[in-house]
Amino acid sequence: MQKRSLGFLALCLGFLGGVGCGDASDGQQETKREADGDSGSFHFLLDTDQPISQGKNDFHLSLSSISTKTPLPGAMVSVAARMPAMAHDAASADAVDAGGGEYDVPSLSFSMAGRWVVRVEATLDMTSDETTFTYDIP
Ligand SMILES: [Cu+2]
Repeated sequence: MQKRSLGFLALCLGFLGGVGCGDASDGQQETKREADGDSGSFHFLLDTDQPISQGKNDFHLSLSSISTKTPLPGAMVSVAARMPAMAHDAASADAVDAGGGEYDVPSLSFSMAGRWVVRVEATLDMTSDETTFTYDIP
């Protein structure tokens, strides 16, 4: 967390009063999202290495079982971004199984600023679950 804060500070300094960094204090730049799936089977934790910005972002998903609390490798995972206000989708990104219940989601593209809803779906054996996370892209 400390590393991310420093990274964001560096990004802010780069703007030098241009766009401004007013969103830092209200948590809008927090990239970590965590939720139990709608079906109550899987726990989803979605995060990024860098502040989320317009354009392509690399996400990482940690998938685990709600009942056993153990990581879930080997699932089929799909991630899709949608902008509800304008009813358009972004290209969905294919998740790559990185082992140990971790999945890389490279280059999920937010094509414009505004509110985006990211839907994460996972299927393992006969079980499917999904959740959505909301991001406000500056
Ligand atoms: Cu739009």
